[in-house]
Amino acid sequence: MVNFRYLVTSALPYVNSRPHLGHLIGSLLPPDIYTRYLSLQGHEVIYICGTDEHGTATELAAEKAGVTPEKWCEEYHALHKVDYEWFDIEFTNFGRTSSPSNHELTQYIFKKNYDAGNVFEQEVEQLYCDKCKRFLPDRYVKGLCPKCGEETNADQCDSCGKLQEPKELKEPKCVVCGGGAVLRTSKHLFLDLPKFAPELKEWLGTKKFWAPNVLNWAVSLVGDLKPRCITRDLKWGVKVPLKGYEDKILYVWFDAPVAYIAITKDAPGETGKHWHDWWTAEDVRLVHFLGKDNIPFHTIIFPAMLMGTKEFILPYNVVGAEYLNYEGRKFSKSRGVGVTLEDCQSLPFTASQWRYALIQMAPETHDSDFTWEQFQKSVNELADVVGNFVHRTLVLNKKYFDGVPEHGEWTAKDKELIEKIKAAPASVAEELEKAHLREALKRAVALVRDGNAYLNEQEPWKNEAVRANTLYLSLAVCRSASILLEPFIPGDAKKIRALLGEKELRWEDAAEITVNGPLGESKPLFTKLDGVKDYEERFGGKKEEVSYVKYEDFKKMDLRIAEVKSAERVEKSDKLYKVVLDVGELGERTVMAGLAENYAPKALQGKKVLYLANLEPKKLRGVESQGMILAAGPDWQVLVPDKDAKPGSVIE
Ligand code: B3M
Ligand code: ZN
Repeated sequence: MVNFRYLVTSALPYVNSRPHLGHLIGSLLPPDIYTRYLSLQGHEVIYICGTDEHGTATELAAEKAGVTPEKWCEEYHALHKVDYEWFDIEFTNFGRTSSPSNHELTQYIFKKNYDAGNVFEQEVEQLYCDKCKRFLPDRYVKGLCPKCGEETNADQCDSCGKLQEPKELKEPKCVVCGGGAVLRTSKHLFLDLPKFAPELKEWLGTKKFWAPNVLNWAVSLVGDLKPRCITRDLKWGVKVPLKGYEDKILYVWFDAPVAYIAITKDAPGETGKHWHDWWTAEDVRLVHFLGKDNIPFHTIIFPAMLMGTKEFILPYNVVGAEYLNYEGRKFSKSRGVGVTLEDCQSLPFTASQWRYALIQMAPETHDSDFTWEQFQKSVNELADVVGNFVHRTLVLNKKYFDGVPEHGEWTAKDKELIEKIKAAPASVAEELEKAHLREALKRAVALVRDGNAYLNEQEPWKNEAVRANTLYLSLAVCRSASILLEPFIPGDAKKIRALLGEKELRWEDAAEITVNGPLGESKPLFTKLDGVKDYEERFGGKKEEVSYVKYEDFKKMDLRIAEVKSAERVEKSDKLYKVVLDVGELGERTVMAGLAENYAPKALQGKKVLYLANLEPKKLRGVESQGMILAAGPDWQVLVPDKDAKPGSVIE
């Protein structure tokens, strides 16, 4: 059997803000747990991550802060590093997409694909802002998604995940100036994804063991591949190594995944030295962890880029997390909703407590919620179940024995527990292999619960006859648990092990019924949490205030259907029309309406519109405006009745 080596990656977090709990549980904590487990199993493992620094979002953020992108990235890269270290996330290397080695490797992989005929040039119609005089890269555009109708940027829809083609966007606008964007032509390079379809299909056919959320999406994409534009009109990024492309850079999603390779190359010591072997050898399993919106890039685009080189290995597995919400809402920095990793560092909880609680709330198969209530439950469970059992066992043992007791013949009860200890490592491993961390943690803790139940039942404090066996086996459970829990709460698992006089242990040792000692002096490991109200308030964001309208007040409005008789420009105003309305039984009314930017006078004529008749009259530009025509923003289109309605009809 091959003892596979594992090359594990976390999606590279964007550098433009500090990460929050959603990022941690989405793409950082699971691979950390997974790699720790694999190491315990005796695999050679490397774990790669870094900051994703190129692209518009960074350019925009740096510009806003009044610093260069380089400076911005340097600062945030350092902050991210501190955040992850605090949570005991242990990378082999935490690098940067802006590193020289990534520029070099990205150009190399581009060239290989270009030379192999996998990249072609095409004139494209591109969104252009006349006011800003520039082509608009993805994030400089907002529009409506052609698939789901929600607002999206030109890259990928946040709501339905569709990869966008800028020209398909509905009502595109420039995010800088808010003006409407128009299509213009410019030369770009495309990765010929359809060319890879047969190879991708065949490869995905070997991935039946992938989680359905990942596999199904990938398979549905491969059935309908379009060439993907891989150049952008930006400055901050990897230069396109081709004549005629001096003003463009490679798309961020082209250089970001390549950085997995570059960061391996930049890793200290043996890893860096042997980076090429890691990325080409057949005994290496490449496993990507990421949030679900990154699935298309890791199952289609990056694999295609790699296939195109005929040099590098393809992902063995791709693990896509769903989203973590915060108390039923989206995390939002601007609205102060949620907890950032920076916040965590000033709260009175340890990395183990956060890790334990987050795994129990992990969005593995569907979106989940971080709640302080669940956090409290988790923290208390860790103290009551794990912490308490270890402490109690050691304290009791000390009371009756000097060091590790000598056990006698195992009784039937003892044997029951022994079977459970022996079975636990395989049972926890079964779930960890599949990156089902919630269930794996549950199984590991179940062993401690079993130990606890056994200890309670045996009552070694009363019954001297069972004392030595009971305490010996309880200590053995602690030892096993210190191994099975290590991936989840590494710091405290090691403390438990130290109390048992053990150092390095392997996964398989968890099945042994052994206690070596010498035993240490036990202190309670975990604190408990009484209430969470303060935290709920502090991190709940500003509650949106709703102000209700009384029905009597609503009834005061005289809303009517009105027909536009005429609309004429008002002098010195780009916005206003003087509109004459026919309001049936109410007669003719004149209204000053801000519709001139969106309608020609003729276009309004004859339209039946919604009209508020009893709005207090007001003089505008010398004309008394009688009431108001209702319109929907942001571009102020008038509202019209679904079927024909007579002027003067009452609206309720
Ligand atoms: N920077 C993270 C995200 O979409 C993105 C991942 C890149 S992985 C190569 O949240
Ligand atoms: Zn603009």
